[in-house]
Amino acid sequence: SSRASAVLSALEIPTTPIELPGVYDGEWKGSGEVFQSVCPATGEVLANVNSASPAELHGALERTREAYVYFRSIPAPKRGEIIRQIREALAAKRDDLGALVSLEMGKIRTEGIGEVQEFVDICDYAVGLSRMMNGRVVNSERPGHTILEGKSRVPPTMPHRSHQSPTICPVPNPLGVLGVLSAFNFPVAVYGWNLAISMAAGNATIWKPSPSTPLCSIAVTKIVSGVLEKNGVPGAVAGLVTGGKDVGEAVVQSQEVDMVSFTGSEKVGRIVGKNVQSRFGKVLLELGGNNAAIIMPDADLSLAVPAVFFGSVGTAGQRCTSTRRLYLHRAIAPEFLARLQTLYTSPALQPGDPLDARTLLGPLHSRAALDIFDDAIAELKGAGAQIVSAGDGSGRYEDLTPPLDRGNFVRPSIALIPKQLKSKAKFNSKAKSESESESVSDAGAGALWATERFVPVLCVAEFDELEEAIAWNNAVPQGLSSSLWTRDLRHVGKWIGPAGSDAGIVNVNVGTSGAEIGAAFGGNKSTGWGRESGGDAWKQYVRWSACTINFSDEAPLAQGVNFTP
Ligand code: UN1
Repeated sequence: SSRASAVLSALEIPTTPIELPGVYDGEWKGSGEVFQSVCPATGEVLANVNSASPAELHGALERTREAYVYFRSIPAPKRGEIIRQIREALAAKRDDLGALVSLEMGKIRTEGIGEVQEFVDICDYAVGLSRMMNGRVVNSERPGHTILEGKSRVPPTMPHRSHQSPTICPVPNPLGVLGVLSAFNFPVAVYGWNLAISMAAGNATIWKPSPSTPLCSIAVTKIVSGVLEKNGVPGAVAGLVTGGKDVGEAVVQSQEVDMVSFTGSEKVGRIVGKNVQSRFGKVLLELGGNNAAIIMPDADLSLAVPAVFFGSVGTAGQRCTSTRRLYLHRAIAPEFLARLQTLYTSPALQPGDPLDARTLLGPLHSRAALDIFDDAIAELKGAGAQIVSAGDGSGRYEDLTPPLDRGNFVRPSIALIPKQLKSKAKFNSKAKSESESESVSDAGAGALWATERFVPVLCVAEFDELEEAIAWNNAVPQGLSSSLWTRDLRHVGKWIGPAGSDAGIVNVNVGTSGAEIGAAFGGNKSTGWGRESGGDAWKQYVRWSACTINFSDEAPLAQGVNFTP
């Protein structure tokens, strides 16, 4: 359609022929299985992408290793300068690339652009980092000795890792090759977090994107590789291998890949984690989120209601950080719900073309997600929950005008779960043993609450005491994001303290989703404990060593050990 070709041609992606190479390792290629890119709002086929054949994947992994050997000896601030140029190239295409995210993933215009902005922001961060990834000098207990933490010795048994640094450098060294396996819901930003930090660290990165968002990965790789080539850097510093499960598994199992950064389901993450660990590789997992917002009676509802609305309906509920559980204090529950329902039923929430700047509600990304949505509603109703959003409760829209009638639209839904609903789940949370409250197992840890469903369904329950709500917050397997709304400092203290939220993101008067890049992003428990983006996340992308140097003419043993015959 002209709608699609306008978006694609702005990014110099040819629309005829509709078949595109989906592998880049310095050159574009692709002769493996063909993957279709489908617009989730209209059902239109946007392109067929030729993924990596096993031989192409093998070659790409080799090129990536070679690119690493080249790139690791470029001084970090010089690498930072290349990241700065990538930042500029992305910023120049921000709106065009954002439009492609909307077209292919289905998120609305402002969120598509915001996602590219997130890549731009992390580049800024990584440019700074390229001058700040310092090691430490540690005091030795032995005279004439000093300990440099960061300096790494290279195992001589690995030929491709045999390059020795000529000088003592008390800084962390590059790690090697990073494999990034990203998800459909953030087809640009999550790769950006990994690539920018990985490049600053001196690694080469190979990207296996979601099979259903190949165009986003091709467009990003074109922009990045253009900058690399201009700087005479091997393109495989930022390689791309599109494909399905086979390609992902091969990246996970390859000894050439020193670290795997995986974003996706807990189910697949469990397999990825085990496989990478079994070959002693490093792994960074960003798995399920099942994020709760807790509203205290003293909360400013004029801020809390829109934040919960954005958290639960934004991106049609398809962020890892989407608000999936809402715990309302009994005193404000009726008013809060009434105000939230008003937003859910607002005419502005009509399904629309994500490319249209007025649209607030885009489609689900895949046809399969429609079944997940239907099953979720059926399961909740079956368990006695009351669906209080608009419509007949079926969650589907009738009478959408073509071509949107072929889109994967569902009605964002609120499910009220009675507190007395007995749980059928056997889930045993740590919080439970600590908790004074019997009801944790009812409203907190039931099967209804314990699963991440990647659709816009918000489960709601009422509570009486903050402790009870915190126990519910913690009583699910996942631990990504959480949000407390209050003006009372004492509540804040509890929430962020040792008996507070056990999630990786613990917000106060800020919703569960939409984190900035400055803080480390990631979650605890079954979310996988990984941290990406800001904070100390970079420390995972380098090779740490402690290096004790003896500057003296004696060679004393530590701990005063005497081994003189
Ligand atoms: C994701 O959903 O995988 O905090 C990432 C947020 C975004 C990133 C979400 N900055 O919602």
